Amino acid sequence: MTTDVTGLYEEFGDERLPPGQRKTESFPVLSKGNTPKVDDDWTVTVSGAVEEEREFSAAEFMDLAPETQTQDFHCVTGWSKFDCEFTGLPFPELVDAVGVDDDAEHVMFHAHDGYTTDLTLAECDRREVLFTWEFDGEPLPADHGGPLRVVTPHKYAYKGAKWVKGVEFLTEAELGYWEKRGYSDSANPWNEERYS
Ligand SMILES: Nc1nc2c(c(=O)[nH]1)N[C@H]1C(S)=C(S)[C@@H](COP(=O)(O)O)O[C@H]1N2
Ligand SMILES: [Mo]
Repeated sequence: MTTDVTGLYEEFGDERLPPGQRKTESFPVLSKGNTPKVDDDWTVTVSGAVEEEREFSAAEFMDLAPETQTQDFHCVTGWSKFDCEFTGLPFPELVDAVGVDDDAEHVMFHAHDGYTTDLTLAECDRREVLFTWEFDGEPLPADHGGPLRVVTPHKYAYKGAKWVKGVEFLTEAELGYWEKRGYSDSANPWNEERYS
């Protein structure tokens, strides 16, 4: 079963295609460097302002409460891809599994290539924010962040870390890799929040 989650982020804009974007059928790859090698036996570490820091094995993580979603993908460089089918774990399910402290305000994602990105907990704790390992019914290709990445259809795609290895709950904001280099920290495509 596939859940269409495109309605979940309609609150940000009436038009499905955000301003200044053009639709593409292809799926370009955008990475700051080379595709890192990630072990087939990958793990995800959950740390910071949580009840108990925890490392999940791939099997444990994929067993939590996966679902398949149809959602869109908006790249800050100007292309959007509609109806991507991703299978993975909705962010709120991870929150349920680990128990997050009351003073947690932000979430920093850490990736195997050294990439980081930060979202407020409120903007992250949404069902369409998905840790995904499958795209269109196939294992997520390595160039697109396989074995595990995050997708954020309500934000420009740089808010979704590819090759994710850690999720850190923070009590204060920190800037991620692109956010330190001039990209918008809020990254709302319907307001064209591209640069800071
Ligand atoms: N780990 C990591 N995640 C990343 C990046 C990266 O360089 N490293 N690039 C970001 C950017 S700028 C975009 S637009 C999307 C691109 O995802 P794609 O290559 O699957 O299209 O991944 C984001 N996540
Ligand atoms: Mo990007």
